[in-house]
Amino acid sequence: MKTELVSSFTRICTEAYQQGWHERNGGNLSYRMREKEVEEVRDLLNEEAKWQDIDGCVPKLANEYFMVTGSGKYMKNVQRDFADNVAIIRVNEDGTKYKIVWGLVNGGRPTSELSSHLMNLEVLKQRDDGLRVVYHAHPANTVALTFVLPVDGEVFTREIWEMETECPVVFPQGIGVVPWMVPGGKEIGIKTAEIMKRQNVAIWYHHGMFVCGHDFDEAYGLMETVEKAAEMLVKVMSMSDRKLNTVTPEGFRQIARQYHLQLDERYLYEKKSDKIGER
Ligand code: 2HA
Ligand code: ZN
Repeated sequence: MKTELVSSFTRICTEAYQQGWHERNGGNLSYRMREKEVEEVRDLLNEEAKWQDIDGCVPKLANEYFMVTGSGKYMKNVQRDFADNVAIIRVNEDGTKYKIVWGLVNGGRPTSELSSHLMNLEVLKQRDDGLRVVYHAHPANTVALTFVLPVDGEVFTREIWEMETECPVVFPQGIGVVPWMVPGGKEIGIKTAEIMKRQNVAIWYHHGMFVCGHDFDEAYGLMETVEKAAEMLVKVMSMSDRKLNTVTPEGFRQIARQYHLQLDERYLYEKKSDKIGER
């Protein structure tokens, strides 16, 4: 299968692996296909495949096709053997089952995080039909911060925004956080999808990050921006538990005016302490 979609799907897997975000089989990627992208490969699809249960229910995705990485598959191997590591799946007419219509040629199942991916893709479709990509990775600096910052999306967002002026411009809706939970099922999918109703970044404590995008570059770029800011915060925290200088709430309001952004005031609280992670 050689299409534009296959190339861009592969590129993000390779580049993200090179970033060090995908040890072993860590992380996964999914994409809600456009009708014309399905038509391009229609002759290759096996519609006779057997239906399997989705852990969860996604009625708004009925009859849609998705390109997804496989469970236990390694991101670094997508480039070497696309058909072994990736699947195209189709969701049934009531959103309770899926079937593998292409790929995973040596056996296997779609990503262990299929529930989270599909539930996210469902709320994203309702939010903005163009949001088609959901991407999960294990970037080290972001995960490291989940051991020292409180489980509080407002604090997490504010501390990350302060690290890099681009941050509020790239993700003005801020970051949502999910406390540590068992991955791979419906519960964590529900919590993550709740965040994706309004925000483009969800951080799973002591695990990783979920982002969405209109295309692969946007999703990857968002992961990259959050992780870069997290890296700077880790560096700062290695020197001190306090910031001597930083961007003020008024500074953020000026950015919002300049770039015509809606920055939620709940992130712009007046800090009573210069200690990182305290309000
Ligand atoms: O191993 O990242 O969250 C794949 C994962 C599970
Ligand atoms: Zn993971």
